[in-house]
Amino acid sequence: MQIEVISLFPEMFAALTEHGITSRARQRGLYQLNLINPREYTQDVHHTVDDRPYGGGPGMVMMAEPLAAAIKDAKASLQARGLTPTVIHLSPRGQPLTHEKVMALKDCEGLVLLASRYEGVDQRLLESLVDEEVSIGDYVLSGGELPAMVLLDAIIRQLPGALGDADSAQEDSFVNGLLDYPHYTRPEVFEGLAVPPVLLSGHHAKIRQWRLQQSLLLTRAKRPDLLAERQLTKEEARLLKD
Ligand code: 6GU
Repeated sequence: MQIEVISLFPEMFAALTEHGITSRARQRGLYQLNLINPREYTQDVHHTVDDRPYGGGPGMVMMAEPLAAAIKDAKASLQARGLTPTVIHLSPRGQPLTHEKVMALKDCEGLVLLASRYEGVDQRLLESLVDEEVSIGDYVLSGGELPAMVLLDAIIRQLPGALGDADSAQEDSFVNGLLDYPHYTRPEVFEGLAVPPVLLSGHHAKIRQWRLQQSLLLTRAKRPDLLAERQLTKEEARLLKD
């Protein structure tokens, strides 16, 4: 996957490229990340990327022209390599990010992510060059960089070969529509709390059942909305009654 990110603060993306799973995946060549600063696409001496809103009011608006030039360049470099680009603007107005959305986007050949700042982006840029808008939740952040990194982290860990243990993404919360079960490691007793005995039993079928039951109970207690969206198997229905 080739990813082009358009941002006034490209240094922020070191969080992704310098640490952990997302850094290792890049070293392994699972994705390539190219950062584009729209300031480099300005014509004036001050490298202006924002201007006052028509109609008045507070705040500034990101100008269409530098962003358009940056997006066109990003798309062209993907197309030159035979990759189909998908242009996404990170915005609280966008479709909420879900596991399903992540799984759909992980198959994109080329992603162009627009991380904007200020009060927003000239509407005509969105209408002419952006394919979709994605939000990471119902709250407002100061810019699209953190949402872009959230989206990229979620996608990158789904790329084949990104995770050390191939199973560790399979078992994560939301993969089967349930929250993850509780995890334990040494010591066997901590602050007077013992590890559940079944996990020490070596009985793998029982351990699997216990974990599924814990996932079900946790989901019912904390996120009943997730259970409502999902049909229970016979085994799951029984584990919830036990
Ligand atoms: Cl994608 N952008 C900004 N600025 N704020 C957000 C968001 C995105 N998603 C939730 N809040």
